[in-house]
Amino acid sequence: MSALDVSAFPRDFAWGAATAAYQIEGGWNMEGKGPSIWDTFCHAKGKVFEDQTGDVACNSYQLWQEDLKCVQRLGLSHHRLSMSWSRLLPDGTTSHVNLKGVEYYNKVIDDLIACNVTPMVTLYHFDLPQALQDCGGWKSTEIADIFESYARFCFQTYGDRVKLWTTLNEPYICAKLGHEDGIFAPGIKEPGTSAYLAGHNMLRAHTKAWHCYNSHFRHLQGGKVSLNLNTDWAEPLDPGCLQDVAATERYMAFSLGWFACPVFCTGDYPESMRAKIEAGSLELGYGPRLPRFSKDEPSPLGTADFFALNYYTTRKVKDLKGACKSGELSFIRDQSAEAVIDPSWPISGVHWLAVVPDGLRKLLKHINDTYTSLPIYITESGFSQIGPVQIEDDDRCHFYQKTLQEVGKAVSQDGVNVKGYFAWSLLDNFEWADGFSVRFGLFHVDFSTPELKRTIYRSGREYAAVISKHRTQTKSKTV
Ligand code: PNW
Repeated sequence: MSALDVSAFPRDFAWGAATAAYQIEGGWNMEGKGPSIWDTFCHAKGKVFEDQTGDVACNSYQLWQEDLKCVQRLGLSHHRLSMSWSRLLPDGTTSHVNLKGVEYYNKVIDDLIACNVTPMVTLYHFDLPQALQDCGGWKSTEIADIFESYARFCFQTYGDRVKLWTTLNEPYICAKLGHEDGIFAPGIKEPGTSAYLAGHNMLRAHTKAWHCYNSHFRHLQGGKVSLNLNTDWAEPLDPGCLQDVAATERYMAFSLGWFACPVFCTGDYPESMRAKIEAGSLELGYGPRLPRFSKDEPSPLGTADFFALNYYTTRKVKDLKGACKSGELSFIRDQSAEAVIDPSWPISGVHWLAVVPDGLRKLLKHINDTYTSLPIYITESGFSQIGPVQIEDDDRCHFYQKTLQEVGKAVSQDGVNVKGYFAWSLLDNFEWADGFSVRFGLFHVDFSTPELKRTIYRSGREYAAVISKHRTQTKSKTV
């Protein structure tokens, strides 16, 4: 990464790394924490690679000081973490607060600030309290108010120090992998219906939490609130084929548009998405499946103070034509687009992650042109290693070098207001259904011994060097 031109990045650019509670904390039932849907999902057999669980993970609940050393070693200006809802509120409601949990995040936040690191806190990163799942989870209407109470509790408790909040991480993944495909917790496989309902309640929950902050905390605390949206960048497989071009637009509408359109554009789902779903319902004799936003509730439109983007990869898209016309309801039938990986793209250590750094530049421009001129934080971007662990992870170094170069171009050549970049992830961790078989860290974690020793990868050293070079350059400019 040493060749990277850091002069493209603005002076106050946020250099960060990201983690998520369930993926690192462990202590799944320690000191009053209630179970989450990921505890349940992993404890049921046959869901996760080799039946691994996040029971211990990186044990960051007890080893936070080790993580803090990693943050300091990188010289980060920002650090993104998520709070475990059921560690704070064991049954998901404010009727019972777990003070040990409150203390844990107080320490994490205070330590970061003492080290001059700005925390960005995500309220929800896939780990719904099991007690709420038992009442219907994201499919229930009531969840939005319950989430608002949880958000209010966090703003009240931590908002004097936390100024950057995101409500929900990747509602798309949560809805689609958790409620359509059933490969993420809560493991619901109800194609073509539940993902839309869950996604809708997530948007309602986010909207209420943002309004809560806006009305009751913003004037006192002066922070900002958004939600983390993920999408692939997509291009038509055959740019000369009108059907492929339309399918690509649909692919983007059903991923980014699903959540970005209500919040940043119209207050409703993309028209092409609604039309396709309604047509599918008609063909197969179903009632309405994509809910409508009620006039009696605040609109999601305008409920974000910045754009938080998680980007990993790019796809070529072709029209599904008649291929999917018969058969049953499903998200993919509604979307009627097939996403493929260009064989010329290198693949990382996970099958879905083709390395396409310039896809990020194009996506940033697309967001800027289509959705918002608000500042954009890239809140996740990363690379998992191929094959056995190598501390000298040249492939990951190459990935970050190329990716940051593209971010630099988006800023300096395309005029996109990118405010920060958070590498996924600070350290190797529990990679959901892939367990510990997939490593995304800038620090290696030795999961084979109870010490869970953290060792910096070459990519970590090089990321630290980039941050330090940028800091030196901007300092010398101001004197
Ligand atoms: C994100 N997929 O999730 C999450 O925010 C992180 O918690 C996760 O560790 C990271 O990406 C790397 O996977 C995703 O299957 C999970 O396409 C799955 C997919 C994409 C993103």
